[in-house]
Amino acid sequence: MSNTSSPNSVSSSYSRFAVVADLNTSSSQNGLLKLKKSSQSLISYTLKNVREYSTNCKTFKLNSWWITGFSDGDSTFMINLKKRTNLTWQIMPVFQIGLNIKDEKIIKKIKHYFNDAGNVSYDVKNNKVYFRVNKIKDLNDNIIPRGLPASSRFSGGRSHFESYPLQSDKFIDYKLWSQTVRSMIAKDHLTESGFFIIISLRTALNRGMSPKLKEEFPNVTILSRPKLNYSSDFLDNNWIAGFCAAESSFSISVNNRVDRKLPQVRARFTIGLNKKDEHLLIKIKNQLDSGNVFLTKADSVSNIEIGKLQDIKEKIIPFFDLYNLNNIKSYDFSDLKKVVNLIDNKEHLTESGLLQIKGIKDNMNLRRK
Ligand SMILES: [Ca+2]
Repeated sequence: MSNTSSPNSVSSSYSRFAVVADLNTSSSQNGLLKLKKSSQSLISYTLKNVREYSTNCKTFKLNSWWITGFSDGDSTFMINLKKRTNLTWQIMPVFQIGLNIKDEKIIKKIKHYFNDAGNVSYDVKNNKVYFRVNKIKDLNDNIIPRGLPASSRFSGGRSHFESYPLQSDKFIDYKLWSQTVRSMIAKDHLTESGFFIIISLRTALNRGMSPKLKEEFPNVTILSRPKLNYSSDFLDNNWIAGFCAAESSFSISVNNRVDRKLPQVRARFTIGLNKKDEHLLIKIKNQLDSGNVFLTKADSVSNIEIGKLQDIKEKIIPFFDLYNLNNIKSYDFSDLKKVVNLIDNKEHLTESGLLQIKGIKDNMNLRRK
């Protein structure tokens, strides 16, 4: 297969919400990808920020914004390329969430949310559990659309990730990826031009092409990764909970001090992200009304830290009491609450209290049994 008909024009920018890729067959036949403005306004998304209440307590479903927040942190939209024995290429889009095996329960709840599509698999050696959806029909029926009648599923229904859009730079991956899934549903990838449009989209996805893939497709048009034009909207509180379930850390430190007899006990809430997603930390800081945002690791990592006891007590604890983390991180949150409670009762100033705090601290996060 030669690759003479790669796309010759692709927009370099996806507007935060208001742009959809035009994927009709004619656009891929002439090798052009057009981006057209959708009339959807930001307001219609804000109206969707309504919390979902389960009408049936027996069938617990995760909140939709929580799902997106968690996905912003811990999911991956992949397009795997595999060379068949007859030297043609197989394109395999995958939606994946990989977690520590201790977080298995939430993986099953997420699978349930997506209409039980996909598979749960284990990598026991590396202590990982994966939720993976890789059948093209499952991706189109369950990851892309949700809550639509079956009859409308193949008629361009709105997707979960379009009704509840990703807020991080992963939004760009979703756009490139969903464009691939949709063109495969339309069977565009079976034409040479359609195939090379997908390869071109793949060049901008995640970390781009591996050196080996670059070698396989030397003439493909390299798409420069579109820029995310992020909105100034408020983050939904359930999004924050989902994102923090994936990305944040609740920790306790007990530090000896030279000038005092007793060590200092501190409770901390932190998130560290690639600098390109700093805007999310600034929003979180503003919405939680506490903390500082600062750069580390040669300015490549942006962090938020909330460590003032009063902020932890008055902002962090009430927030996560209301907006559930839902996963294993809720144990770390509950341990942090226990320690804050002990500090409140001045027990950190006693030896038995300190022992208790150290016991809690030593069983948190990665050390949890
Ligand atoms: Ca994570």
